[in-house]
Amino acid sequence: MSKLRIEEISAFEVLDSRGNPTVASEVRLSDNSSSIAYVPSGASTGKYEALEIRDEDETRFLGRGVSKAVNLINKEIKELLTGLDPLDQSNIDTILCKADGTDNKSNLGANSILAVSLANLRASAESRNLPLYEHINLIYKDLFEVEEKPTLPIPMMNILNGGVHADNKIDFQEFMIQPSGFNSFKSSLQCGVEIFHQLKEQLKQRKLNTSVGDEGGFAPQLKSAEEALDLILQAIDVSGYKAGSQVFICLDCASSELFDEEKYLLEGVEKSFNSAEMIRYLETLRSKYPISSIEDGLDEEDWDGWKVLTERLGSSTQLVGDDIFATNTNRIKKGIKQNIANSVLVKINQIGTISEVMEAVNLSKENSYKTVVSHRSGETEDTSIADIAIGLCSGQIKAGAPSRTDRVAKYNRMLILEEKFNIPFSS
Ligand code: 2PG
Ligand code: MG
Repeated sequence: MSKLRIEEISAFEVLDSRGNPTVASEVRLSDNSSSIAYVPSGASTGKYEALEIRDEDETRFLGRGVSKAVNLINKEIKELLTGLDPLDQSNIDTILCKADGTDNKSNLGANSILAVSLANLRASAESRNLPLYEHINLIYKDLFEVEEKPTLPIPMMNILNGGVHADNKIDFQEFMIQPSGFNSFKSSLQCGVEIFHQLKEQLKQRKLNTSVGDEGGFAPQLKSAEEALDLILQAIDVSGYKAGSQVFICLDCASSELFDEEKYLLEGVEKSFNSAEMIRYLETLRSKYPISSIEDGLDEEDWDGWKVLTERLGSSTQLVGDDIFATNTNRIKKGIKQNIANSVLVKINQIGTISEVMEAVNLSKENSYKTVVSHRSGETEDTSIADIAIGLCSGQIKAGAPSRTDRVAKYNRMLILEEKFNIPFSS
């Protein structure tokens, strides 16, 4: 039998959940296996993320078209990779990175690169007749010589949206619930879903808006984090679950969006904090509410502040680095060295190739940092992050509220995989 090779690569300009253009790519192999991958896109993008290429042509899609990125795949990337062995994912990704030649993927674009890296991964799983998570797990174990069996992650469900993800005054971007006191993904998700519906009831009773934000969580006109947290606690209570043992609250402050080079501007509560005051504020919230995890509590440049935050809250609270690490091993290494944060948010388009995602996860785990695989606020029907979280045994996944198909698709994928393959749950 002749050796498996990449036969055809094509790309398409499609739409994400916000109606913005994004890149999809199809990779077809010589045995006719094929798959399409879709690239997500963020709103609260960090400075250190790999760059997505947009057309900047105001006559199309308000400048947000991705026809340049699509053309790069159809020409340069296709030429580079056609004929190569798709099963050697790390070689494919290395070639993509080398051809780009920049630190932030600004030549070929993280959107072009990720579309092909992911489509190749998916097509290879098809060819091996393996579920995607299993294929990912085998590559991971082989690459890093670790013995980790696939596990389902605990969901972190963003049920109340603020910041740049919603048109309200709430300063913090995400108020999530994490149902961690359960022994299956199914029952954990069910708990989150029931609380989500009860939260809607609580909002209705108070005549507050129940329309949803970008990640499917409600986006009521509240002012403060405290108001949001009280409502969520109420919803947990009415649902019959125990906050602080069965269910915890997780925040994504997305503080880089609040920082103006000097101060953290919390307009909803009409306050501006310096780094020390912001830390104190987070400590107060942590002491008043069953908060188990705080993401981006401080700005992506505020390394000194992060150090203090970690000293103060790190032993009791998961401190997740999103913008500060940007799924970039160099930045994660710097964080580990300086004892900053204790958990890494893993976003596939923040770095651009699957192999680099695996490196980021492995580095974090080797240094006892927790990992949270994450969606972007602009998502698509692509469910690969569910398989990535399972295959890399990330332990946690952030995939939004149980609302909007772009979010629910990931949860449904995990529900089906759990039942079909009896995958253990990371409780
Ligand atoms: C975040 C993400 C996902 P965005 O900040 O963690 O929730 O948002 O994709 O807009 O960066
Ligand atoms: Mg974040």
